[in-house]
Amino acid sequence: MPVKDLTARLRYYFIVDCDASFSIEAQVETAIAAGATMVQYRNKQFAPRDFEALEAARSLCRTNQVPFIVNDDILLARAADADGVHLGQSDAQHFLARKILGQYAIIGASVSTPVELAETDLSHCDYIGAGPVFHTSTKPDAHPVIGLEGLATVVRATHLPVVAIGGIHAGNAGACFSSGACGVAVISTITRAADPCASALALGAACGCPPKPLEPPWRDEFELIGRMLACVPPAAPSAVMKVPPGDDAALLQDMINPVFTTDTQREGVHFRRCWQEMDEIGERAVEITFSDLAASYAKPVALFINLCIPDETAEADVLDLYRGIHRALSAHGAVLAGGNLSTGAPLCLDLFAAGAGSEMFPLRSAARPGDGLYATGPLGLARSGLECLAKGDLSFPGLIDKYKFPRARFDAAAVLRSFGVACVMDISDGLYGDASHIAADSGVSVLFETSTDAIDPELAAYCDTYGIDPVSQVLAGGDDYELLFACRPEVFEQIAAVLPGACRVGRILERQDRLCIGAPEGTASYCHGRREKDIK
Ligand code: 3NM
Repeated sequence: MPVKDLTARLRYYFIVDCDASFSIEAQVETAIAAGATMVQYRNKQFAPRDFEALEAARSLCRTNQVPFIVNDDILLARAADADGVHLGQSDAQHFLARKILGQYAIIGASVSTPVELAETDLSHCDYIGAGPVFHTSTKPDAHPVIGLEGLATVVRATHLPVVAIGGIHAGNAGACFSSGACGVAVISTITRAADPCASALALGAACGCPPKPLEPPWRDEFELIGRMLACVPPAAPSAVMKVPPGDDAALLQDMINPVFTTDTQREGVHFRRCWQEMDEIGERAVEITFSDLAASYAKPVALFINLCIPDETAEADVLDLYRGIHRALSAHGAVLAGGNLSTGAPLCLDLFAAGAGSEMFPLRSAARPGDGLYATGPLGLARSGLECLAKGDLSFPGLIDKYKFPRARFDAAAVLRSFGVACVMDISDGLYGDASHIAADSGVSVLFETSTDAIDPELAAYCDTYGIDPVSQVLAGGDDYELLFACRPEVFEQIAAVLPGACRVGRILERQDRLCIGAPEGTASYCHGRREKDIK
């Protein structure tokens, strides 16, 4: 499933008309401003000179966060960096489309009758276009009209969302929804109307999609920086900053035991915009970066961000990103101390954080045989939440929230520090991989002992639904940002009394043949460079 709310995105589906009297760009502007939730580029006589207009339409869609679909041509969809492709019966190579466009592409299929539906392999499709529901003169080779009854028959025969198409306008769209369609796809009611804006708005009202002002893309670097900084109120010269941001470099106050860390958050690798709001992406990026400071017993002081923004990003979205960044900074009492901005794709944040270290700096190399291995909270949740988003299954909100809203565990770090725990790291890639770092650096082996009663109930329900082994999810799943630590079992007993979420995940042995023992065969945490997944 490509976007978390595909059914809602299909509600008002506009298809461009290359024979209309006004430009494709103007058509797309009209439709989006009137509330269109998806746009399809359809050009039966596509020639290379049309590519510019196609790209302009795609840019408009991207700036306004409206999925952009190309009709018929998988390679054109790929070349245009479209969000998906719509394939008719004659070009029904959905498998190939999935292979070429990737697991998150939106793939649609045209179907007219239940017989066609039964004969079409829909295993790679995300939605169906069913029609013509009413008479249309826009597609001369369309099937005979299937009517509302035919539409309802197709809806009943498939579990996929169905978009009604053919002869639809504001007056009959409601009947399509009553027949079970989740959306309506239109061409001429906008492109051939005497007043396209009025007609597009009327259809938006019939679909329950309110008009929305078009977002401009960001333009001027320095103006944008000024507005970004207004979203992150500057720290007054303070205990942290001698000189607030604005000069070439930041002048920080003296720090005892300064601790530095860096992290990258890249669209398509670490997050997807269709799954999260921009402010949530910003907040998450800061929490993840600060998680390294928590694992180092350091207090966050200052953050620097190098931001790479695609041309098509709306300025409003960049400002939202910074509102989220500010939220996380305020929560931890840290300041934005500087940054840089460049144009490029995909959206990427490189973050650098400075923290004030404590008298103790925990190490991965400090685990000793006889120690237990523990986590400060339940594991495997965030990875499962990410899988839910990828599947479009929103029925496990606790798991999804764990992925979307990680929290750097400074609270838990303070407890561990008060007990003198010397071996700590944060779990970002997954327990299995992160524990193997502790084993390697400490010259020991880790025996995993993940008890099934330590498994979060929502994770257990998710694994039950999808036939997944919860233990392997706990071992392999990353992104939880809990702290992993080793200490004597009697110390853990006292820690557990103050940190009720903390749980045992294994124990430390003298070095054996293997670094990690007791994990199901094939367990592997996330590893950049390995190609089987394209998102962390
Ligand atoms: N496909 P209008 S009907 C592109 O039945 C298309 O598969 C159809 O245009 C199908 O909104 C159609 O102007 C034309 O009727 C839709």
